[in-house]
Amino acid sequence: MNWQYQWHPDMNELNGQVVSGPSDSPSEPDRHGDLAIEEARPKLKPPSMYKVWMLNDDYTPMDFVVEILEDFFNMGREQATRVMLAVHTEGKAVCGIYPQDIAETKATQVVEYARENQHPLMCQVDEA
Ligand code: TYC
Repeated sequence: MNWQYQWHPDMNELNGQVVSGPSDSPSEPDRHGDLAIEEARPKLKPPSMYKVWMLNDDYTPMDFVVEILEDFFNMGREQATRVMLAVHTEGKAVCGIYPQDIAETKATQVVEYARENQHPLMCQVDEA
């Protein structure tokens, strides 16, 4: 499991030191007579996931798009070429699915890199 744990309203504490189990120690602060106080386990939920779409245009060179898919989305040359051609023929394609902050950062970085190279390439992010 590779979830990034997020705060949830039902959490009593940050992730980590949460449960105080039974102890025989007389100095255990969470024991009251025979009653062991156990805090609620935090309810952890996986983050919502977001798709990063790449959009077609008439001007960005195919080689440049393949390079972006390799460098920003960790694709090998063959997969990057397939995804680039899917964008080219279908108008758009998903190049990755990530938690929202990562998806938006990738989309921003790709568009900035394209602008630095005078290409009009565009990305979109939407909830998966
Ligand atoms: N349509 C572009 C061309 O013919 C190639 C291209 C592919 C552009 C994918 C953008 O996201 C894109 N040069």
